[in-house]
Amino acid sequence: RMRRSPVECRPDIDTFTPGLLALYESLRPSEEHKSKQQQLVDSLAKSVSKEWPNAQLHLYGSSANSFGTSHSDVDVCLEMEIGTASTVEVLVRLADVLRADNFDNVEAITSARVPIVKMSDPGSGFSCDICINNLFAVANTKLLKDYAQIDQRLLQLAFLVKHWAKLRGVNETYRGTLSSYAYVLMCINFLQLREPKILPCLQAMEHTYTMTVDDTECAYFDELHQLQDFGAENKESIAELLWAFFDYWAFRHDYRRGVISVRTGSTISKQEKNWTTRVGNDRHLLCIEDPFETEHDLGRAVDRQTIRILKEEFERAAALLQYNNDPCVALFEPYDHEN
Ligand code: 3AT
Ligand code: MG
Repeated sequence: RMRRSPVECRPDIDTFTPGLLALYESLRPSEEHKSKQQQLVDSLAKSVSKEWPNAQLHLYGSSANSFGTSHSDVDVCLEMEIGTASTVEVLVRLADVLRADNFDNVEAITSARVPIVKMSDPGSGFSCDICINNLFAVANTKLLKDYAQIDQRLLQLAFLVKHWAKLRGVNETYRGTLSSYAYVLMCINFLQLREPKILPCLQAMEHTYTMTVDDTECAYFDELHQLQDFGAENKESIAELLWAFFDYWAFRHDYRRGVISVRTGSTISKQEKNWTTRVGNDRHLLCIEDPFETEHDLGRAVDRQTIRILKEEFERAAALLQYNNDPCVALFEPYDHEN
């Protein structure tokens, strides 16, 4: 499996850019979709305020970070004083309130790392995840949204990668692959590492924005108007970048020693994070540092079997873009690794 890919992409790769951009446009949510989402948020706010008048409602995840497609769910975080009650008690109460207000399929999922209530909106049919006081998610949502405004190639690349990951069955953390959030961080880090750079490292710049969550400072530079031309010197097209992204993850990333880190805009070492893999140990095979919860490895669900699947999928995608005459069909062909 030491197959190597050529260092440069094919000379005619740009012929695929129009097709990829058309696909990207088709994935963007419509105005109608956005207004339905807003209706869901409004009716949720109304339900919540009856029981908790001081609760603040924040949208997070792809409905707020600009990486949402027309298939994305709605993620909501409630910020509220809960006194001596536990988060789980509040969520169970919230589930009762939502059921009484006729939301569908209401379910409290209290055993997850971040406990949530899941429900769907009978009006729009959208599904919605609600968590309580998880302000890290609110902070990382703003960070992703701000990165997306610096160079449009980030949104284009991330939409295509997320779409590919969903169809190829490698966007399922419960099966040992990666979350959408992890893929977006991989795209950001990849664009921070291009020469010339397409994205800066906002956390390494002067801190113009700070939000403190559980004693952790989430701080970075957010005066985006100063960064409008940041990536202009780099002329790479979306086809070239998509190929280079897959090529990077198939052949160039140092899985044995490296941790990708948007926080530093570089690849840092597993050793310095103490994320080393011992023999027979399945952890930390593909490491992605969370930008704010830096103890948190977003690749932690990946095991020996799924890392093999991921690498095969990265190699397949890179090879299709390199050698196929019409790569887009096969690239996004649905596949289920379980069967
Ligand atoms: P979809 O379009 O719904 O696939 P998404 O960006 O909404 O993409 P998720 O629904 O997986 O992604 O996650 C929602 C948000 O929750 C994204 C991020 O702000 C936060 N989040 C998800 N996973 C983690 C994590 N492991 N650590 C910290 N924050 C996370
Ligand atoms: Mg989501």
